[in-house]
Amino acid sequence: MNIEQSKSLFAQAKEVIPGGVNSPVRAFKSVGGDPIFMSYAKGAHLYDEDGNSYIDLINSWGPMILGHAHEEVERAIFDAVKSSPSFGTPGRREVEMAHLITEMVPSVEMVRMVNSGTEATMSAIRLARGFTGKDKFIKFEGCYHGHGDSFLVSAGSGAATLGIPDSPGVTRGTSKDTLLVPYNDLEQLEKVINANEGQICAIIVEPVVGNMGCVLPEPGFLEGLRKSCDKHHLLLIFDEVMTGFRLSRGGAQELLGVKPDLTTFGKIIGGGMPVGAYGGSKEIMNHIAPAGPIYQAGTLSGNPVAMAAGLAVLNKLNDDPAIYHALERTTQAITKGIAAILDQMGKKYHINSIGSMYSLFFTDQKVIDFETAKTCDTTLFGAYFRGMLNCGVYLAPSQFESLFISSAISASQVVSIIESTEEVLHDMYLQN
Ligand code: HOZ
Repeated sequence: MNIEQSKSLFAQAKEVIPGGVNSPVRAFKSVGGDPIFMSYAKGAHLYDEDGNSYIDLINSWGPMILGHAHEEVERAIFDAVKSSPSFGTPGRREVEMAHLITEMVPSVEMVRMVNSGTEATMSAIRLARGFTGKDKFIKFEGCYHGHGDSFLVSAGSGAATLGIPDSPGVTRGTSKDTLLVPYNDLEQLEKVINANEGQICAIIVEPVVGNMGCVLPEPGFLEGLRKSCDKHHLLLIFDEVMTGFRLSRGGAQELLGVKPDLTTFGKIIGGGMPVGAYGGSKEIMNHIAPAGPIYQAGTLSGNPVAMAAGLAVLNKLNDDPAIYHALERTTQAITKGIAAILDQMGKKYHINSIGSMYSLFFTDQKVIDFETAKTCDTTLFGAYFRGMLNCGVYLAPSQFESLFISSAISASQVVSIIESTEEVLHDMYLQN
């Protein structure tokens, strides 16, 4: 495969951008090879600067749930741009967006728009601290809530991929207020809460994890979190930046039937534009400035172009919930196909999948937390990633990321993904 243009752009980028990329996982560091520079995308396909095409299985890490350059989303963006890309004043679309989110996610009565998932989680923790008057919070090992200082402790995603789950630059003072518990471990959770009684404001969790690969809550885990929060008067924060509007119309909380106090969003609500949001009950949200004293602001928050793109996607999902069944069928067709190949080859593996998210883990263990995720053979994953790329299938360039399926993927593309997988896995294991 000719990737000369990508190689040349990467060489130029390394001169002027740290590591040549604007977000670390994209650099392909853990999978080897040079990152591919994309030129455009349509439907299920990405097209690179050298003219190669790829079936896209990350979909911008989630937002492109309807596929790339969807006509209705494009039209909404063009219409909004014509009226100026930014006002720095309130606008009609922000009100529509807030109404739509509160309609689709009943635990959210009020919502504040921000510019990224990272901003949403940082703001939600500030709100939880300001509302309860307590400083500490609990996060789960391997969960990733963006790159805010207090979250870069045992963090998943790129931090896990690069082997820097605890980032330099985060002060001891900041990280001492972040309490860690293994995902899916209610016993340890209770111990940590008891040891810090009266000092904890909240538990933040990815209700379905996407940032150590796709990891599912064990039966009773989310219900257990809810009970602990009620018993100890903590706020429960669901980070639904990945799962929001993806796993169902009302996100993971609707699909799994557990209500958080606060929810953070990103990705799909921006329809591919940079957006985040956090929301919850009126009682809590009214503590945010200017309604209340907890400060949070942003020049581009509620940006009209981003609102237009997000509204186009959310309206489509709201009007046609059958999309979720179709997404799940596509995902299951892919994961069942992969499982059949590996079973026939007698290889050990583990696949986690829910709705339109899945991960193939190169380990013989059931992946339920960060410890088990770390048992994966990342060298094998790298070979799998490179093989699939050569066959024209674009996966997340890390074992510790979920894949995200779009509704643009057709049945024939599913067949070609499975055929490529078969070819790649046979070659890989032949060489090992
Ligand atoms: N941290 C993002 C997914 N968990 C990756 C973002 C990117 O590299 O674009």
